[in-house]
Amino acid sequence: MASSAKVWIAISASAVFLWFAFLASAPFLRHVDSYLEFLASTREVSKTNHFQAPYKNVWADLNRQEADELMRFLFDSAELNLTEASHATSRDNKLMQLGVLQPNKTDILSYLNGSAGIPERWAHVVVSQGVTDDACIVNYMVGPLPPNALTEMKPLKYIFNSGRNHVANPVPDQEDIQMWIIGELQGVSDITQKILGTDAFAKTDGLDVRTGTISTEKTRIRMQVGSCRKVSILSSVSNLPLHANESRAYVVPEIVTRDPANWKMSQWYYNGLVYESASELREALKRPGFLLNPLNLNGPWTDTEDFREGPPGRELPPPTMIQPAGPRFKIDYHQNFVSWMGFEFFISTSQERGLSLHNIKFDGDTVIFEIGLQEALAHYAGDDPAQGALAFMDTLGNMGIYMRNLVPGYDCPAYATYLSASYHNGGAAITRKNSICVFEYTADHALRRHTSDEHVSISRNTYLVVRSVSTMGNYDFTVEYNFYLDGTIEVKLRASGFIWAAFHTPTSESAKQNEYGYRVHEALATSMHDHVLNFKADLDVAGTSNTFVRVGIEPTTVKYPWDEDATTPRNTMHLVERAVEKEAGIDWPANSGEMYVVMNDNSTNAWGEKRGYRITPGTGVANPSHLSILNSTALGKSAEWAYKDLWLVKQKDTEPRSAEPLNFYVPQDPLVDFGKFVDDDEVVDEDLLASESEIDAFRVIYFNLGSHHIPHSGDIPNTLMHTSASSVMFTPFNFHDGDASRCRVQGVKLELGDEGTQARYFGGRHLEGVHLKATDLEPDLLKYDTEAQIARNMSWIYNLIPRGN
Ligand SMILES: *[C@@H]1O[C@H](CO)[C@@H](O)[C@H](O)[C@H]1NC(C)=O
Ligand SMILES: *[C@@H]1O[C@H](CO)[C@@H](O)[C@H](O)[C@H]1NC(C)=O
Ligand SMILES: *[C@@H]1O[C@H](CO)[C@@H](O)[C@H](O)[C@H]1NC(C)=O
Ligand SMILES: *[C@@H]1O[C@H](CO)[C@@H](O)[C@H](O)[C@H]1NC(C)=O
Ligand SMILES: *[C@@H]1O[C@H](CO)[C@@H](O)[C@H](O)[C@H]1NC(C)=O
Ligand SMILES: *[C@@H]1O[C@H](CO)[C@@H](O)[C@H](O)[C@H]1NC(C)=O
Ligand SMILES: *[C@@H]1O[C@H](CO)[C@@H](O)[C@H](O)[C@H]1NC(C)=O
Ligand SMILES: [Cu+2]
Repeated sequence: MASSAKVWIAISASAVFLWFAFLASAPFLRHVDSYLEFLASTREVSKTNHFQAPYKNVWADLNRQEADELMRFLFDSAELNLTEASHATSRDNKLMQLGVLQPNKTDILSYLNGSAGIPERWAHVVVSQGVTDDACIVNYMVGPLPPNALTEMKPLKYIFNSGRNHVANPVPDQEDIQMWIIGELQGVSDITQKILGTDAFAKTDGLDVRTGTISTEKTRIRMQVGSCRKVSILSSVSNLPLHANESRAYVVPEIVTRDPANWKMSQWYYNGLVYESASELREALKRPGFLLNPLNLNGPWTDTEDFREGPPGRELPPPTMIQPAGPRFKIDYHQNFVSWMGFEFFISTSQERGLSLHNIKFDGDTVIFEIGLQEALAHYAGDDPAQGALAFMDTLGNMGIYMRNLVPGYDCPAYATYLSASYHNGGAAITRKNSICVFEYTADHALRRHTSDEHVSISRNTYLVVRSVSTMGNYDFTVEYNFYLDGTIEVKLRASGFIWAAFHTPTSESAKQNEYGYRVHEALATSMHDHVLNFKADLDVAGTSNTFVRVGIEPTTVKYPWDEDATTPRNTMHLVERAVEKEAGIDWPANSGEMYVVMNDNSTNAWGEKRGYRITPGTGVANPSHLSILNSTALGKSAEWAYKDLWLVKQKDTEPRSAEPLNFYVPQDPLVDFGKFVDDDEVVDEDLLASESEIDAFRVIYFNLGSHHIPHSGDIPNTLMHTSASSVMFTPFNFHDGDASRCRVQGVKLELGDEGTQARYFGGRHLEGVHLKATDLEPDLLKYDTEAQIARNMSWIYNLIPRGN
């Protein structure tokens, strides 16, 4: 192979080869396990309304027809020489994924302002190329979408600032490698018997091979193989990261070429010590006093539920929200366009990154052109080879495809509207039904209130939520966009699930000092890690000519004329405005001592103030954090966006995304190096503003959500969402002439007079009682379908078209 990498593999108790799935260059959909599907039959009725978006959703992923035509085109290509995934080996070329290639912003703006037609539809195609010895993963752009006489296929390079369209595939022969490792371990069964209590690779109770992290090295693949005892198939997936019924050893195989004759096991690691060979470890095991680690025994402590009786009250259902008058928002289900209380926006989904919103307007003014997740990083630390080198980048695992269907009444209110998403991966179409929910919710606190001698006035805080949950192995990430009546838009992240734990090694000095975490069970310790999730927010506040202004809230000393008598000047504070003129990375200020405002240079409110939107850390665990590690060894240059809270860069059609899933394979030489985005280009350039290159002045903000997660005993069995939450808000700042919520909020003014109380309501109110079915409060979850979610077998297509070669 052309270049190779170090892959840490653990032999684990997992029944599903989860990490191989993550690294899969082949369609892993064959392994997609069954999960719940909600049959939203009642909601289909409401979807027949005829609300129409003003434009086409130009961001939408490929629909089925487009994907089918594209597949015909691709399988016709002699150059691609594709083999159908279900028949393919690692020595074939396979289709990995199909998705839309987002049109350039320039073309979209021209379409939106009516000066051009709808942008051409192009596809982004990812192919795993295994035919040649240099196995690699290659990106192509194909368009205009077939059928079209002009359709062409080109290397997709312009969105990658590396100038390349491919990466070397470090694990093309992963199934072979896995079988080889199992064979090797069977050859040292005396060792695995002693340290892990088993030597079998049985389905339910034996050893398992688990890949940990991967990082490039010059000439070889190294894998760390942790071997663990297996638990039962059903519990193994959820218990896997807690290592219940596990103990672990690691081996490092060297995979120098694709020829198994050149593969060998190099190092062993057990209980803090490195052994150069199996025989060295075997000798050590014979020595008296060799310290064996205890097993973490499975038990009720890993169960996520406690079905027993709880404190008084648990047997009663909790209060719940209902929606007697129906939704107050409208959705164009064909275009995924939502309109609510002056807000309007489009929704798109991507198999890698999940949900994005586009062209968000408030009262007709543009606010955000695009907002969406770019990458989700979890970076661990620890003194063993697993935790010590562990970093996950979850878009490689397809955060869109793993947006599972939501559970009504639990993930979202029972009355929420659910949307579905379809993807095309590995030659198969897959639909995630009801994987996005949209609903209104009224907060438990007022948006505004005021009391005087004569009256009480109060407004309800009702907001709109667009929510999805991506299950990435051990963790479920809830990503949502909240819209408030004053024009505020909030992006909120919550994480929950099983922590990726470490083994507690009693002899380890770092364990004694709680250097990387805390002991939480017999042989289990938590492993500190940073979650850093990068989002793009392309703000167009009331148009595209915007400036990012830092408004300092600073102490000062001033002598005022009215202070005549004072002998010393007055110590006070004031505002200091500074426009950011260069591309830059910025952290949230200490003591919230600055406001970050995106101001329109050319639009003022009635009071002559520039109209803007403020960017502020929202609710949750204080400021969202960035990566604590400096120059991460594991990440190389693959995630430079993780080092600051927010970034201000120019908008460029050639830099549509901060991250790229395949960066994971080539951290030292990533396809997209975000570090190169921030190259000190001047963000505000008067000459450019006046010229046709005005587009260069648009600015894009990238910001991070997440937290420093130091799990403790309360994270066992699962991390809770209230402590994992973080958010960023975009909130109007002199954007209107007054509070924009006033005209759309629902509330009451109570006038208190001698003749009694007069109530004057603004907005609608509940006037009639409601008859509720029990399922309005507690949806009938037996209507969920537990069938596997491979929506459609697209292999019929191979029978219709002649093979290209
Ligand atoms: C096409 O791929 C097959 C394996 O799937 C391989 O045997 C054949 O040599 C390839 N053809 C070309 C022209 O590369
Ligand atoms: C976007 O613009 C770049 C040039 O900046 C061009 O190479 C590319 O083809 C365009 N992409 C699409 C989808 O039209
Ligand atoms: C429409 O938008 C494009 C791209 O920003 C711009 O070049 C063009 O001048 C605009 N046309 C009008 C009529 O506003
Ligand atoms: C875990 O190990 C214990 C002791 O070996 C065994 O009794 C139990 O059945 C195991 N649990 C599972 C889920 O395999
Ligand atoms: C500023 O606004 C004026 C009036 O609306 C408009 O003619 C002009 O093109 C705008 N300039 C920029 C740079 O947007
Ligand atoms: C990280 O890299 C920068 C730039 O190369 C360097 O100045 C700094 O010293 C490095 N820090 C660490 C901790 O390696
Ligand atoms: C898809 O359908 C083909 C025949 O139409 C069948 O041979 C193949 O096994 C199916 N694949 C799956 C994953 O069901
Ligand atoms: Cu965490």
